[in-house]
Amino acid sequence: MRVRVDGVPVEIAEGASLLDAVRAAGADVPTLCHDDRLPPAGSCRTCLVRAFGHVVAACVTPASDGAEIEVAAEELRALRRDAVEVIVSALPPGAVPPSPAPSPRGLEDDMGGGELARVCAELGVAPDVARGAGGRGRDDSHPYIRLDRDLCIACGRCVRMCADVQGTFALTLTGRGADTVVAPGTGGAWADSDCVACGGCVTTCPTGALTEPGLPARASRPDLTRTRTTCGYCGVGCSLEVLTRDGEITAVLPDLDGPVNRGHACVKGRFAHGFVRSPERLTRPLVRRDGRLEPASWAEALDRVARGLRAAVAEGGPDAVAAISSARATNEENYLVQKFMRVAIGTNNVDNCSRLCHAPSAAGLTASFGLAGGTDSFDDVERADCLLLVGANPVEAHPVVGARLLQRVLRGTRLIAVDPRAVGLARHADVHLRPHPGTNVALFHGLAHVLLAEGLADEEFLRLHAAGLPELTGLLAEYPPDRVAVLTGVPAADVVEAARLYGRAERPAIVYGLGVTEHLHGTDGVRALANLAILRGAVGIGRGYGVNPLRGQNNVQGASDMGALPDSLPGYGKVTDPVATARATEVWGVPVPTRPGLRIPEMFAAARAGRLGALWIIGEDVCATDPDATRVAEALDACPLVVCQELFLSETARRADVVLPAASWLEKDGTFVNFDRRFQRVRPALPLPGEAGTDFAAVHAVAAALGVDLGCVTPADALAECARVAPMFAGLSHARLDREGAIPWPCPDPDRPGEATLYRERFATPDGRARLAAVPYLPPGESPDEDYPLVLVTGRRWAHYNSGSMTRRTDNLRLDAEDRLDLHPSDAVRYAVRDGEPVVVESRHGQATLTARLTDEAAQGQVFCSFHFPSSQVNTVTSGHSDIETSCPEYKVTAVRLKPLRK
Ligand SMILES: Nc1nc2c(c(=O)[nH]1)N[C@H]1C(S)=C(S)[C@@H](COP(=O)(O)OP(=O)(O)OC[C@H]3O[C@@H](n4cnc5c(=O)[nH]c(N)nc54)[C@H](O)[C@@H]3O)O[C@H]1N2
Ligand SMILES: Nc1nc2c(c(=O)[nH]1)N[C@H]1C(S)=C(S)[C@@H](COP(=O)(O)OP(=O)(O)OC[C@H]3O[C@@H](n4cnc5c(=O)[nH]c(N)nc54)[C@H](O)[C@@H]3O)O[C@H]1N2
Ligand code: SF4
Ligand code: SF4
Ligand code: FES
Ligand SMILES: [Mo]
Repeated sequence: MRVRVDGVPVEIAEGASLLDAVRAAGADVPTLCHDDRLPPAGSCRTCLVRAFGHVVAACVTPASDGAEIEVAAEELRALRRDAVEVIVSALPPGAVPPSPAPSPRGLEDDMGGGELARVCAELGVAPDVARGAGGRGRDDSHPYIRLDRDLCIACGRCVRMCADVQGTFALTLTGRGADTVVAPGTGGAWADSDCVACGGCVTTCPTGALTEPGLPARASRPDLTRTRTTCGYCGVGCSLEVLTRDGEITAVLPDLDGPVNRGHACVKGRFAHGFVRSPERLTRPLVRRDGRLEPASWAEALDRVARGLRAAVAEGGPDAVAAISSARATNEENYLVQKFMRVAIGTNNVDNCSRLCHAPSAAGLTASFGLAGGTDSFDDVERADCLLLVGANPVEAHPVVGARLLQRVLRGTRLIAVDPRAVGLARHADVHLRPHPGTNVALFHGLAHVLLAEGLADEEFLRLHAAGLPELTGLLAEYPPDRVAVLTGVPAADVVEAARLYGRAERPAIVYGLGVTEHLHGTDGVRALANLAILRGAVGIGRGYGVNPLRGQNNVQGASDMGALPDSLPGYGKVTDPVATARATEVWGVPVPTRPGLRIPEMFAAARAGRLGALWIIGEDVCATDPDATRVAEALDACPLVVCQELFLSETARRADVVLPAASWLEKDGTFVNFDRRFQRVRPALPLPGEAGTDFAAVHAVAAALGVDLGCVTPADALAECARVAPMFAGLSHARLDREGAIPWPCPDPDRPGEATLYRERFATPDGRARLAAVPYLPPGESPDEDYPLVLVTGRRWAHYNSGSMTRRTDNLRLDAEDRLDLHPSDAVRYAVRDGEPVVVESRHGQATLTARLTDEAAQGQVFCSFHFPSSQVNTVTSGHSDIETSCPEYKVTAVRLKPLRK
């Protein structure tokens, strides 16, 4: 479209508003109720322009071809000034803060009233116009959000942010006329509302009615330092701007142009940073002397580590040493850890917590398609017209992704949710399938059966691009919907309906989580799920948006990409592949061990059997988060040297012989890879506390204590070296990431963009075909019986993160203070459990004491809890069963019984 703005011609896209046109022409019109992240409301009349012969609000009026838009006329300015004067005059004296930033550089310039101040300055509205009565009061009940009702102009931006971006619908405008003010929809205090503290309303409020504690008034902010980095909690990988002064965090705000988060974030990235200054933070090394952990110098600690490592190798050879690397740490740190193990020790005994979550994804996706990552970018997934969301609860575990998906669903994208629990997006599903935990494979086969039976498979795609159809067709004959209903508990009609929705969609996408992988047959689950996309021709070369795991930890994708795996080198070259080892050997200058190393559970077994002389654990609280935790503790006790690198004295650190104080994501330099395979920069915003060191520095120091120089002195050097070892990362460097922002892998060429979508031409299997998997359904490792009649499912809650070591040391503890056991009201009656009372949940492996929460989110016969409070010992309850292919624990199915708490 072509329009003219004050006579200047400008080209704009179809569907653009007059405001877009004005901006495209380089002209400017002030706005107040408008935010680019939100659908327009047109309520404040600050953006008045003339078009089509009328004075209209530019933000809500669509442009049309040939429109003549008048902006600069003095008469229009006067109308705008009048509109804003009316608004400001209702505010109490002092409501317009002084000295607005001349133009906003980031959100924080506009927060706390900065935006209102700027609009007033632009329009010549004097701050002393504000002479309203005030007296409407405040709400300071919430730890992270403050409401001053006197400053509310009822622009509704917060309400729209909560509804149209976050999707929580916690807010409403109440009252009439000039008394209209924002309030929680539940009526009471903010702290008791549905708010999940994403912070969105605070970042959009133009007047300072909504603020956050800590961020000072606009006028006293010019000396803040901004550091752009990537969130260190979940795998969404939100871009954040950390504001600091004198080495302390003032606020953490979402980046408006973050590729995934686009100006949004969640309670963890946004507010849960108080842990960095917790008095419990480790700031000195500790060594065990006479059975007690005591402060020590780095020199003494490193000497203990070096002696222990040498003794272990002397006694049992290099394979008597093992390391668990950290999915919380950077790529560069993970690269260095695996290099240390392979080069300095000479073993492949290195693994990371991918073992506990998406190892089945890596294995299953590689077997089906050729590479170990999700097939599509999230931007593409968002374009799907039908989502098959399986065993994932992104509203709580990947909140920014959950929010984006929810908005799509509210706008018409069809949703099939597969989850035993009725939580999050499942409550908005067109079809919600609730299989018995552990029966996914049968259910996916049932869906596949219907796709074939009803002619919904893409025959041409199958002929050209897939292998294994005859075998799968044979197997699927055994999975008609009626039988699947018996195996899974999902009504046959629902299986058919779901298959038809997925089968008939134009652009279907599969998104999944741990409800697929953390099972005895988790890899089979991934493969059976991938079958659906292949049958539909909805992946790679086909039409549709593939199969996409919601990887969990901030850098679990990267830890594996960097080769912190017992069978893979950086970039997934196998240690058994002579080509891959030759390449690594050439770069590292020493031969690479070719025998696959131990996986995490095998490390513990080796320790218990007396075959492990040293175990180095970096940023993973195995005693709290690994399953069958009693046996994990036995393993650590049996191992002569346990080194633990931590922020806090975790359950694991307590059992270590040497504890090295580590840096957090806010204090280090490097990169993370998020769930849709994007490398993003991590930059230090804070100095290191006390003698704490980065994991990068600690690995170098341990190597030096053994007399080994690992090379790559800086994180940038480490990524550059990794790029030489792994062809799929050859085009990446810190310098390039600093210039271009996020870059997805594979990225083999420094002059070409990475590949956001995989398999556009062929699959990465030897023959270029996707592989259908004819894997039969096998039951989970534990099933309810007379003694243990309930199934325990474990997973996540929104306010805490994994072991909770960080989130429990922030005000998130005020948002969620204790570990609860969700159970269905009918089960509560059966087992005489009362809401809010303590209950003991017991399995064959251990027991945990939790507070009962009655809810029909849990299915009958099932109970659910998180593992965010190690003191309640949930992981002594979970079993040692694990995925037969990858050893990923069966966290999602444990047979349990309930006992009343003995007083
Ligand atoms: N707030 C918060 N966010 C987090 C984390 C956190 O601890 N807290 N942890 C991060 C990490 S490490 C990870 S890996 C991700 C995990 O993110 P998700 O995979 O979304 O996490 P979970 O809650 O463990 O499990 C997802 C769902 O699987 C369902 N489920 C259980 N059994 C089955 C089954 O047999 N079939 C099906 N179809 N579904 C089943 C559960 O009911 C649950 O709702 O979250 C990341 N984000
Ligand atoms: N019952 C049950 N158990 C589960 C799961 C489940 O669904 N159910 N999920 C499993 C999954 S998917 C995962 S990923 C694991 C997660 O389990 P963990 O990885 O053990 O949990 P986290 O709390 O993420 O972090 C581990 C530790 O790293 C420390 N840390 C944080 N950042 C850094 C850093 O940069 N350097 C160092 N050195 N330390 C750091 C933290 O203080 C914390 O103590 O839990 C698993 N456990
Ligand atoms: S913080 Fe987020 S969830 Fe809470 S009211 Fe504001 S927008 Fe809604
Ligand atoms: S969604 Fe994930 S990456 Fe984004 S702020 Fe929250 S925890 Fe951080
Ligand atoms: S900004 Fe356009 S009417 Fe408020
Ligand atoms: Mo995870």
